[in-house]
Amino acid sequence: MGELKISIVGVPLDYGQSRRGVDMGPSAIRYAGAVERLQALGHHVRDEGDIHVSAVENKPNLEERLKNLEEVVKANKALAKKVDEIVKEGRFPLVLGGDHSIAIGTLAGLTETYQNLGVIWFDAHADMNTAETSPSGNIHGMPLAVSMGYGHEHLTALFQQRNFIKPENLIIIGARSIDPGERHFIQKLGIKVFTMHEIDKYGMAVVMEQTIAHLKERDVDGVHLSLDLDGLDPLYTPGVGTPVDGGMTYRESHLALEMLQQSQCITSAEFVEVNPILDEKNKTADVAVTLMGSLLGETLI
Ligand code: 6HN
Ligand code: MN
Ligand code: MN
Ligand code: MN
Repeated sequence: MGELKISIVGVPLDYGQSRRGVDMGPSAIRYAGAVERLQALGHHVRDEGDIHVSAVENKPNLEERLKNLEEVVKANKALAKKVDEIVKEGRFPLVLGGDHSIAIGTLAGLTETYQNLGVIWFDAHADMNTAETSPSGNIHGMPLAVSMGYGHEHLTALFQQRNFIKPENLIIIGARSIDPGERHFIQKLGIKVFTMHEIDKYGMAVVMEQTIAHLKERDVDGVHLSLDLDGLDPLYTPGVGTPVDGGMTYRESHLALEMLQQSQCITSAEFVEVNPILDEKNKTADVAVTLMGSLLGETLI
């Protein structure tokens, strides 16, 4: 892999879900040595610092179907602007969460430039709820619906060009907890999902070969990797707010990212849902950093 100009952006946002602590994710990932690891691979790394997130909710949480909507919108708007600037400077955006609602801002920023963006979504969940289908009212369960143009208009409006992610450019990997409304969406829009069942049955190598081939066929002009650490089994990443048993192993997830590295298709990435309060000695942040290594140049020999 050639040398990249990487810009790291932290988003200390925890308003997209109900458990405190994920706002400390960016610090934990930095502490685990993200910058140093990427520099050691020969990349030029610039830490852009964190997006400002207000520390207190502005108003009582009345809109239960969309918790902390305005705080989430505000942070994502700032993130979209930052990501757009980074892309226009010819740099590789590497976003550190924060809860997964920040993918809305990342993708909104990316689609200012990319017209036919591919998205690989590593997650135990499908993150495709709307206020109507959500069992929790947590916006971190909604970013994919929003990014395809479905959801509250304050969220979809972050995509200023209304250049939403095309359902056929999206691939979900590792899912094992899908809500009824999300299942309906997946079937209606024909979204490609490799659940844990397919990973078990065919193996991660085949899943990734098919993923990469599919995106090539779609003739995408960039590929974003959105990696929720709860995609891995909680055995490896206990520091997440919504763990689900039966996930990807340490090596399966690394193999997947090593294959993405070899394919040279990834143009941006984000690592989300690291919650240091729920973690064991920063284990989840450590895994996030080793995964960044596999995605961005490390080889085993
Ligand atoms: N995440 N499907 C559940 C919900 O509340 O909508 C869980 C979402 C989890 C979201 O992990 O990014
Ligand atoms: Mn907080
Ligand atoms: Mn998840
Ligand atoms: Mn997620």
